[in-house]
Amino acid sequence: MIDDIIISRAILKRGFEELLKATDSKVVIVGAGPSGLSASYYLAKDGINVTVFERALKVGGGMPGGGIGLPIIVIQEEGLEVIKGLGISYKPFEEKGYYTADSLESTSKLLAGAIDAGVRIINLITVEDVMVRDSKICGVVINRTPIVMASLHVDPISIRAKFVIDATGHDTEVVKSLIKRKSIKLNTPSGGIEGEGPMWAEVGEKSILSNTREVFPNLYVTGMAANAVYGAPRMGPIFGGMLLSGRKAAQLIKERL
Ligand code: 48H
Repeated sequence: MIDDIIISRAILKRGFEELLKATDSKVVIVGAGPSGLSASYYLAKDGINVTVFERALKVGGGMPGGGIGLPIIVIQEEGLEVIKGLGISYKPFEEKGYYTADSLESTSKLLAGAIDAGVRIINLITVEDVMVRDSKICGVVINRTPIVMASLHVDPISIRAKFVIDATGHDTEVVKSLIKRKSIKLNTPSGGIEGEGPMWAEVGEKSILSNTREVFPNLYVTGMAANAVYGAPRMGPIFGGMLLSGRKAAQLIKERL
């Protein structure tokens, strides 16, 4: 016999257990796109307690959609190391140095790799603010996405973290929530968000690793958010840079733990 109420209790108990564990994370990553998942995978592989909050129902950000909805991504030579490490299949393209991979397989294996490494991924949670103490980031403020979408007047809750990574893509949502506060200066030339440049894959991919850095004490940017904050171009459906940027953000944080 299957008892409906036991099913309800199992959902509530296990769901809240995970959220409770997340309240005291070593690293919180905002956004489960390719860069956030990559960062989470490389942190958790080294036993670090990492939580990823994703506002959408699905994970993967812009990766499953490939280019114009065709489920293909392009990877350059440098990105292959990450692809191989996750067991993602890839094919060389006609021109040397370009490879393609299935965007759905890439998303699934990156997600599975992160979960197997021990990452806690919680979807349908929107990070709407950050916590700051002594001019340093020390956590995030979360709410349930349906509450945010419905603009309901419902208060959020706080999550402690030693480090936070903004992996929210083009919108740089975490950095934006920080700079709307008084007297905040980012570690950028203007002290604010420089803004993403127009499509230029060569420069976008080249600059993404140097843009993956600590933008405010204890807050790192990765992926498209890194280029948007530091004023570098977008790059279309080439994804090596996203994966490598996530790996670099993880490395920078590991050096400090
Ligand atoms: C919780 C949030 C919040 C929030 C957003 O857009 P993404 O895929 O980001 P990246 O940087 O990992 O990858 C970028 C890539 O997908 C891309 O767009 C490229 C390469 N574009 C090039 C071009 O020229 O356009 O993922 C970001 C994730 C998404 O899943 C969002 O739902 C999530 O972050 N997110 N999650 N709280 N406030 N804001």
